[in-house]
Amino acid sequence: MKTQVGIVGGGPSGLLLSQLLHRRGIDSVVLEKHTRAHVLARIRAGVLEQGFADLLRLAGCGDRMDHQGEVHEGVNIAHGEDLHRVDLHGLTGGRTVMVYGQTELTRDLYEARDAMGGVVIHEAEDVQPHDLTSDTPYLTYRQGDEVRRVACDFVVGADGFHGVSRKSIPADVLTEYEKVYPFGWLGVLSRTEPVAPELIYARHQRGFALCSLRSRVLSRYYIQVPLTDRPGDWSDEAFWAELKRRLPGHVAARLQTGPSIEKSIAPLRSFVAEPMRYGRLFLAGDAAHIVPPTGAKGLNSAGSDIQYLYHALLDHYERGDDSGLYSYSQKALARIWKAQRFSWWMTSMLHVFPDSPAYDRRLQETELNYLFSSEAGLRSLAENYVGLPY
Ligand code: RFL
Ligand code: PHB
Repeated sequence: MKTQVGIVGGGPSGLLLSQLLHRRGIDSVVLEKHTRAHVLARIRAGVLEQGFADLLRLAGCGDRMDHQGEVHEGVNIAHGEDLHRVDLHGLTGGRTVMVYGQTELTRDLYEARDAMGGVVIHEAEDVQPHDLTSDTPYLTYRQGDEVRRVACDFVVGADGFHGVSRKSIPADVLTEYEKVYPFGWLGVLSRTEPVAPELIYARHQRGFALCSLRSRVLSRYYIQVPLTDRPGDWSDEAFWAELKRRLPGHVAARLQTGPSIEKSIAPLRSFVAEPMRYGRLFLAGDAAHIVPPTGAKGLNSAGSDIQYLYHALLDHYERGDDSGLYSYSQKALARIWKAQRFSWWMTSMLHVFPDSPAYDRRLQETELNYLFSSEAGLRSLAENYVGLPY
């Protein structure tokens, strides 16, 4: 098989890039390790920056999001019994976020790929990039007993944190920066009315909690748990009881509970790999960087990579201009590190760190007290939460 752009990974990053390129007449093949059903069963992000939403519209995939997604003008931060609203709209000159699930937008991207006859090969095993520093790179993969080959001009590694693309960059070229947090998030999806119309991030001495949502009838809640916990350790009753304890009383009193539809634990990690380009391989999204979910920046950071890469590839194919390809890594990383900083800051401010000295806990409280006494502090949070410019 021959194509222009060989994309490893059929998650949101890979699908979005392939869809954007196709609309400009640039051909790609997406190789995805899992089945479509498996990819769509993952419950992940829920909050999209305006820039990401615009990119979906540009890809011709914004209709369902614009009908069913919710535009949020604010988020709340709870601290003990206090609840503070951050007026995102007012503090950022009218910017907002879109609440629309990653599962939904991935489905929209798959449907758009189908409608255009895009090639997405599922259950592609043992995907391997080759000859990345030559002008003729290629990918191989296995389906059943057959090994197939995809020749391409460029390889895009959009295969997530555990993918093969990053691993195919020699160790002496790649620098990895990592920070692992000593806790995870236990997430529950339930067919219940959300406790509040806007998200609530809660700091509590028992641990962090987050009230999020997917629609008026579908709620998504998270609580901070030790890394040693397993989802099976938490009955629905135990989860609801613990969530209630971590919310201000007047919020907890309104909480509607019900059976969980999904329950999973995600460890929290910060990670960046530099550079994001090696020869004709370009990394994008979780393949190159991970943030703890506290700032809602993971998928949105993948979106900024795709935006830069899309324009760089357009310039190459339409104008013979390779400057965007050369500057991709540097440009993408500049924005990535700012999302890393914000996610680390939100995580540090809102979680309980086991064994942290009393001094650090007092500083954490002071961080929140300062935030809610300073318009400059709140504006900084709001500007980052809605998304820094591309
Ligand atoms: P993905 O989604 O991991 O997709 C990569 C795809 O590559 C496939 N793959 C391979 N294919 C071929 N060969 C191989 N060897 C392969 N290895 C892997 C995988 O099967 C998969 O289909 O990466 P992508 O596309 O870069 O997208 C990134 C986002 O998924 C991620 O950043 C977000 O989900 C993070 N995230 C959030 N981001 C936000 O912007 N806002 C949020 O509100 C938000 N909430 C979250 C989150 C992530 C969470 N978890 C579970 C990690 C909440 C949670 C709980
Ligand atoms: C979610 O709805 O899953 C969600 C929302 C905001 C976050 C993280 C996750 O910061």
